[in-house]
Amino acid sequence: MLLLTKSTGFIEGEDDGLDPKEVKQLRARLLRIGPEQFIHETLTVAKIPPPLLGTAFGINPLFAQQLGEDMFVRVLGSAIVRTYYKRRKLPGYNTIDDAAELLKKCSNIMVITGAGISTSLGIPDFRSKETGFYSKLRDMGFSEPEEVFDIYSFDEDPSTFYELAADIIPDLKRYSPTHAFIRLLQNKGRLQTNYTQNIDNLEELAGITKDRLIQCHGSFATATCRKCKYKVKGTDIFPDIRAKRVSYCKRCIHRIKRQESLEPKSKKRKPTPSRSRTSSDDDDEDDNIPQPGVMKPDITFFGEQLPDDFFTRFTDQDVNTVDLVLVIGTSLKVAPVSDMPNYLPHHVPHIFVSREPIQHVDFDIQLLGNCDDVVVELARRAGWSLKHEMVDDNVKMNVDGVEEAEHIWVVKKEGKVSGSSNGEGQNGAGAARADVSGSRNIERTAER
Ligand code: CNA
Repeated sequence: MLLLTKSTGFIEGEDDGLDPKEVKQLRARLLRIGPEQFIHETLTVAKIPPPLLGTAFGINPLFAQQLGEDMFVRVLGSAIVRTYYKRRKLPGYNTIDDAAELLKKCSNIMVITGAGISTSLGIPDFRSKETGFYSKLRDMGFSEPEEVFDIYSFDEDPSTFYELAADIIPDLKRYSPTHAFIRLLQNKGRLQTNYTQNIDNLEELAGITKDRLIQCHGSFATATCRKCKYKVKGTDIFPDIRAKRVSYCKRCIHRIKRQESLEPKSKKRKPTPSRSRTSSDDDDEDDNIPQPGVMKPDITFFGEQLPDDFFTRFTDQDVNTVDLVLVIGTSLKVAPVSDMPNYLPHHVPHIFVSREPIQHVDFDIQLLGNCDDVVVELARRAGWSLKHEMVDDNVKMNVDGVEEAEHIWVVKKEGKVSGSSNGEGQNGAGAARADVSGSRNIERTAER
């Protein structure tokens, strides 16, 4: 137990852990004085043992033995900083009508989107329990499905990616009502920036202009040779992806052939694309046989840097001017996008639209359900007309509150539900189930 004095001081008492009241007081103190002063007061002046203080920030004291004192203090410091900067819910915004009012009132809206806005087109997301791409990979025996999108794994053996990627390449013919809604915000002069984590490039098809679009994880729009950096249109490698064969660089192949034709006949050897090329593998060319590079879609793999424009746009332009944040169809589990709400001014309202609630970011309003349904209802309440082939104007939406949460709402179609005829893909049925479980599982702790 710690004794907290009035002034600021923390006096060490019996060392038997912190009780919830003390944890609350410590965190409140941090919010008042900021991380620097807090660390000084607690660790330097009051000499609270770091493992004990760590328990106030969810750090298991056993880590102290595993990490050693210096490393543990560093981990504790970053937990304190994160807690300080973590966004907190604003009390003034709670209902779907508050959300619609905000949409009408705000003119610099930041929209952050994820795979959920394309599932109604039949493109699976990653993390949905039964329909997500990762669950398929797990069924196939991958214990770490992320590895398929890991740049080191790709360079070691691109065949795994090429065997599996066909499922997530877009047909580029349709966009969803949610894409249309973002376009509507743009048409109304309210969209400041759409940060999309999606790689399907459907924002472009929907007409979101390049100057308002940041593709945080790149896209399938182009592909680049891992060896000579030759860039082609993404659709050029779609036939290889669909045929589940590794795509090799045509320019490399052409150069190798030309080189060969210049060499004396006896030296000629046919280049055979190896299945395990690496990006800078000039040294490991078997017996000096030149190898063509592997084409990689310009999507950001785990282990790769995000495009520069993500950081510059966010820090130089958006952070100071955005007046509303709308997050749609993402589990917000991939950094650094998942951290964006914490770096924006805390007075800017944040709305979350997805099938499942999340708890690791404090949103002001959470609207759960199929995002296409939610945006239709938002547009209706804002008095806007959202036209899209998959939107049936005759279908009404039910908006139900969730027990013990005045800011979380479940939005569901009522009455005439047109099923697949309204254009919902294979995920439509799963979505209805997820709606219900979403509202039941409201207390579940979000995994990160
Ligand atoms: P994710 O982690 O799979 O999360 C998607 C979230 O959307 C889940 O929480 C779902 O519950 C929710 N969701 C699914 N369908 C709907 C729907 N119809 N309405 C409302 N919510 C829905 O995917 P994230 O986008 O959060 O993760 C980022 C990854 C996913 C990025 O690296 C992407 O490149 C990657 N990804 C993109 C696509 C695409 O471009 N279409 C497809 C699959 C994965």
